[in-house]
Parts: sequence; C-alpha cells; structure tokens
Amino acid sequence: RQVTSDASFHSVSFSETDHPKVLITGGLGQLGVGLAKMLRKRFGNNNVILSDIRKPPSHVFHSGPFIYSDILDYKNLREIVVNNRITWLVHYSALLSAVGEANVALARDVNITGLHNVLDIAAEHGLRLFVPSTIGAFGPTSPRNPTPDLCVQRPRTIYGVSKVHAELMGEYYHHRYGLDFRSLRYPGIISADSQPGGGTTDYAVAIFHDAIKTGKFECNLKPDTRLPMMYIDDCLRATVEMMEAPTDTLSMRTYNINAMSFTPEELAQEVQKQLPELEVTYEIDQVRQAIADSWPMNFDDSNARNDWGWKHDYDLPELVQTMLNYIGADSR
Ligand code: AKB
Repeated sequence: RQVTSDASFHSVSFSETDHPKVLITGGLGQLGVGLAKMLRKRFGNNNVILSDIRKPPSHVFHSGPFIYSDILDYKNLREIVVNNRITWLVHYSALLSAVGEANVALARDVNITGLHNVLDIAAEHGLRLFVPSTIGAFGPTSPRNPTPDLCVQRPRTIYGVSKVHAELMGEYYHHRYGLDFRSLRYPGIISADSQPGGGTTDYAVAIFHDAIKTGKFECNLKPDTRLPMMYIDDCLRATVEMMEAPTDTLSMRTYNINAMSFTPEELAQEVQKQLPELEVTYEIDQVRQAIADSWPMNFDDSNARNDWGWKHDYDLPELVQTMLNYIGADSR
C-alpha cells in the first residue's frame, strides 16, 4: 500500500480502492489456500489475507499474507478487520459432519459461536460476508432426489444444524441490518493437493490417493450411497462468481450449487478405467453411513444457474482424469 506521511496521506491508488480486501478464516482447511490463490490473481497478492489458528506450511506462508486469527476471540478478529481495512470476509472455519459428531461441544463453539462473532463484525464494518453451507444442511425429511433450495431442513448432525443456523442468521442480518450476506450450499468437494478433514464425503478424495499409492481402497460408505459432488476448481470459481454477482441478480442469499452425483461404486469403476488393478473393499462406518443416508442424492441448483449463470466444468470422467494426473505427477 502506497501511503506517504505528507499531505497526500489519504490518497490511495485507483486499483487499490477498486479491489476488495479479503480475509479468509479457517484458511488452512481444504479450500482456503486454493481460494486465496484464485483471489490473489484477481485482486493482487497483498489484498487477500489467509488466517487460521495453526502454523502454516512454509509454501503457504511465503505465497502471500498470513495472519493468526481465532474466530472465537471477538477482539482479535475485529482488530484484524480494522487494521487491514477488510471489505470481504470468507468464513471457512468449521468442523465438518463426522468430526462434529465426535465433538459436539467444540462444533457448537466453532460453528455457532464463531459465526456470531463473524456476523457481528461483518455487520458492524459493512463487509460482504461469504459463509459456505452444505448438502449437510438437509436431513432425512428433506426431499432427497432432487433437493431444491427451499424445502424442509431438519438435519440430524450438529454440523447440519449449525449450517441451517448460519443460513438463517445470515439472511436475518441481511434483512434486518442490510448485511451483504452470501452463501452457497457446497456438495462434497474433491481436491488433489489439500485434504478434507472429518467429512462424510472424504472417501471420494481418499480413493485417488490410495489407488495411486497402494492400489487398494477400503471405502467407509456402502457402494450404492449416492451423493452430490464437485471438483475444487468449480467450487472456488462458483464462490468467486457468487461473491462478485451484482446484488440485483441475487433473488436469494443462499443457493444450492452442484456438478455431479455418484456412488462409491460408480467412482471406483471410473478410476478402474485408468487403473484396472485397483481393488476396492467396503468397511462401513456406521456414523458416516447414517449421515450420508440422510443427505441429498441429487442437488437442484437451477436457481444458481438461472440467477447468476452458474455452470460447472467438471463431470465425473474429467474429475477422475484430473485427480489421477495431479496425484500421479506428485507421487513420481
Ligand atoms: C462433509 O462431508 O461433512 C462435507 C460436506 C458435504 O459438507 N464435505
């Protein structure tokens, strides 16, 4: 930032004022580093700050601004927003579905109390706020095939309950205080160079690593469990597109987005087209299976497609090819 100590103190260059200044919480999870990379290309390296409570690996630390931020510490978060003149906040801190069931009290703190801090700070400072929601915000009484944007939402996980809470609170703050709240319900996200942590859809990432490393994969969901899924590049692009969408194109503040739906068996068959020697066995994790059985099988994202032009690039064959190329090249 070019600021001088003389009379031109308040002058900032045009491009600087033009770009949002972004803070990403939970930045060391599955999505933060990839999103930071995409946003830094658009807005400049110094305009996108990654944050987390963990120490970043050195390649992350050296690739752009990184800061310690604990979303449960209101003053710490507010100080970061004020000192860095943040205008967009992407709130990725959360415990996922399976790990949340193993630690309900922590999930409640991070996913609900943490969100309250973020909402208040965003409303107080006029930020545009993105909070991801999920297919996990639906439950056994929701229509599952397909699941529309507006329907019964009675999830049975603390993760799902916290995400319905986030959707409703964000929309409430939008109507009550004018907060520019935006949310997408993500399907299971599949990425090569970052790991999901403790989700129900994690098997769809693990299969690629195990297929390349050992040629064997033990799946913790039944072979016919159908869930909506998306490649990370589509997910991050959807996020940026929704954040940049003109307000008048948004008829809602929380949208389903989707790319494909498949079962473990269908995914394994697609991988076996490239690696025919892959052996897949099934050892069911009852917690994850019960969660998956309550989630959407197909996701209706027609509102996102109609309102702001959402369109995915990756279907199952392209996803498998891309993952195998990526992980294969990495392991050589
Ligand atoms: C999970 O499995 O918990 C997440 C999700 C679908 O929200 N990947």
